[in-house]
Amino acid sequence: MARSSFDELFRRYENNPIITVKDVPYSANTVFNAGATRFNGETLLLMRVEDRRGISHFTAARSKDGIGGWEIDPQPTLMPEPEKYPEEIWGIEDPRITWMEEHNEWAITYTAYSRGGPMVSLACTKDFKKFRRLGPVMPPEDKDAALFPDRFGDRWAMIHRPVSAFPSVGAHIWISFSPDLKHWGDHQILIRARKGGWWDANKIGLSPPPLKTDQGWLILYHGVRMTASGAIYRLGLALLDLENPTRLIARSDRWVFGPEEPYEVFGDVNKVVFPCGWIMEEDTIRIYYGGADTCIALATANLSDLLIWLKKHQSV
Ligand code: M1P
Repeated sequence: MARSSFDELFRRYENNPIITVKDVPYSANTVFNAGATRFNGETLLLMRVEDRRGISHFTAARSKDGIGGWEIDPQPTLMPEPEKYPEEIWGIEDPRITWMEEHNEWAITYTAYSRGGPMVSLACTKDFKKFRRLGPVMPPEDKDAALFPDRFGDRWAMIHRPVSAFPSVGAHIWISFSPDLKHWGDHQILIRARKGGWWDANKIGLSPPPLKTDQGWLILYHGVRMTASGAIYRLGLALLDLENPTRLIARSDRWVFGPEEPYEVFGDVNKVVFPCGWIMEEDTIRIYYGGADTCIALATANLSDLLIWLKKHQSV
């Protein structure tokens, strides 16, 4: 595959990484995997910060242009609260942010990590200072979750990635529905991990929340290829029906973005690109991704290019 096919789709910011642990105003190990949204006319990243015990929390960073001049909260913005929420005793990870117009607030899905394993938890905020936890919404092992911003009929929908106790089953992307964001059901597989030699064989997961376009819900997902020297995290595209998000319209046959630059290839976990947030302004999408579980980087793409490319390279 010609490298240029995805180099043209996603353009890395020339001064990547945009945020490293040196920018965090207190002692920490790494900063990566940030959710993203627009807040008060600025770009807000809710960053996963891993402390020097290995436990993660969230800290907000704000920028006027979404590229530089990041102002980072002087203290953690949202800490695990294991006294009230024991499922958070080993930390909170990988936030995905969805603006819920109907509720006039943001919903944040994240991984709560404890002895029971990683599970999906939900919190809401109006200001990224105070957070109202709804608690765990999916039992372990489950992660890589995000809400759709709209109801489908009278139900909310969430994409997530449960893992079966039987390794041969693989880890697929699922969708579930809820009348109240708290109680979830009608669980079904949405996108299957491929098998064999594929780049997205055996284990996949949603990356940022689904993005509404006039052609459908655009999905960016990660595929994990196991190799003799470890895992490689790469990204692919899919498209879901606007009215019925259980209907997969298209899925890319090849990956669109993968670890190539040193800050993506070398870090606490090598060869990982892991976006948890993207922001669309007109036709331009800014994708915020973790590089090698160590830093935050930025790439841009044109929505129209992604949709045209997906039509040409789909296989459902
Ligand atoms: O280390 C790579 C990633 O591994 C996990 O992702 P997943 O379970 O989807 O494979 C997460 O811990 C993620 O934070 C991490 O970046």
